[in-house]
Order: sequence, then structure tokens, then C-alpha cells
Amino acid sequence: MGGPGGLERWWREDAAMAGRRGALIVLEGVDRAGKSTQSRKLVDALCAEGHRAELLRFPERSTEIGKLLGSYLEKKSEVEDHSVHLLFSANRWEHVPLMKEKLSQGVTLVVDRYAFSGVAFTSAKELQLAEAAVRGEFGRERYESGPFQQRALQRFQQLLADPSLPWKTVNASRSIEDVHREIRALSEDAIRAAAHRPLGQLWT
Ligand code: Z5A
Ligand code: MG
Repeated sequence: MGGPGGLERWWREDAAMAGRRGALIVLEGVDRAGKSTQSRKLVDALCAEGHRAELLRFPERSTEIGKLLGSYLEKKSEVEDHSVHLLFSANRWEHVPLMKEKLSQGVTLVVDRYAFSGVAFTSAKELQLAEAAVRGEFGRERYESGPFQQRALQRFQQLLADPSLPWKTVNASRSIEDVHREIRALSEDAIRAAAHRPLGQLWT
């Protein structure tokens, strides 16, 4: 910050930001769509532009619940389907108080997978037994097979059709930079739109 002009601008920007909440920006999609790459780039770009932005990811494997999920996904342990769904859900709920606090303080949260993955992947399991017969891919993480991902994609597409959810679809088969530019523009719109809107619920 330079002379008095800089100080004046600082006061103006500070006043304009007062009372504004952050936006919850969730990146969803199938395996290897580029969610983690884009989430990191988005947070870096938003911070460079002067926004307060932080990255979260689910499953968040560092907590006690997250460690159970990590072990399950790496096929080191077995967990009954309903129970593992609840563990994924609990892993999100254990972060909700902190997320609400950050959002209300004006921090934008960029989230690499969230509850929509919970719906898409659990419901995609309906066909899991049939798929297991044709899978033939061993040694990788659970769910990382073509037929299962196809099923999860269908579930995401069903969620997209719900007009109450403010989804934006981004074609992820372009270059990392092209995808980033589009996500960044959409995120700036979302941050502006969220600024004076009270925090709501994801689903009612
Ligand atoms: N799961 C669930 O069942 N229930 C739940 O409630 C939740 C999750 C929250 C682990 O998730 C599993 O948990 C997941 C769903 C389930 N199972 N599956 N599938 P995860 O998030 O830990 O892992 P993942 O999403 O499966 O995979 P990923 O490897 O993290 O994918 P990604 O983040 O979308 O991709 P990436 O790491 O950014 O990119 C992958 C590679 O592609 C990398 O080398 C990049 O450099 C490259 N890349 C990225 N973008 C491009 C473009 N545009 N062009 C070329 N190359 C690219
Ligand atoms: Mg990822």
C-alpha cells in the first residue's frame, strides 16, 4: 500500500467487503475429470485476485473417519454399503461448523467433491454386482472401473436435471487452461451472487 490514495482505497475495499459472505464452490465429476487440478488452480487464482479462498476436499482422509474411508477406498478394509455411505456423510458433517464459520467470515470455499458425489456413487452401487463380473481391473482404488464410473456419471446427470440446484456444466475434455478460464469466470459470478445472500441449505 503506497501513499494516502492507497489507504483510502483500502478503507473503501474493506467497507465494501464488510458483511459479505464467501461462496461455496463445489467441483464434481467422475474419476480423473480434473477436479483436484482445477480446484487448486482456482484457489490460487482467486487468492491472487485478492479474494479470500481456501481449498477443501472430500473425502478428507486426515480425520479418524477419513482414515476409515481411505482404508476402504484403497481396498484394505471392507465396510457394509449403508455404513460406508454414512461415513462419507459424517466426514462432511464433521467439517460443517468450520465451513459455516469460514463462509460467514467472507472466505470462499472451493470444494473438491461434496455431497453430490455421495448421492452419485452410493446410488451407482445398485449395479455393482453385475459390473463386478465384467470389471477385470484389480489393484486400483475401489470404484475406479469404467462401468462403475459410467453409472456414476448417469447419476450426476440425473442430479443436473434438478432445477433447484445451481449447477454449471463445464466440458472437462479441453486443455487445463481453457477449463480453468471457464471455471474461474463462473466462480467470480458465484462469489458476486453469494455475497449478500444468506447461507442456505444444500437440500431441503
Ligand atoms: N466418494 C464417494 O463414494 N462418496 C462420497 O460421498 C465422496 C466420494 C465425497 C475418491 O475420491 C472416491 O470417493 C471417488 C468417489 C468416492 N471414487 N471414484 N471415482 P477422490 O476425490 O479422492 O479421487 P477421484 O476423484 O476418484 O480421482 P482423482 O484422481 O482425484 O480425479 P480428479 O481430481 O478429477 O483428477 P486430477 O487429479 O485433477 O487429474 C487426473 C490426471 O489428469 C492428472 O494427471 C492431471 O494432470 C490430468 N489432467 C487434469 N485435467 C486435465 C486436462 N484438462 N487435460 C489433460 N490432462 C488433465
Ligand atoms: Mg481428485
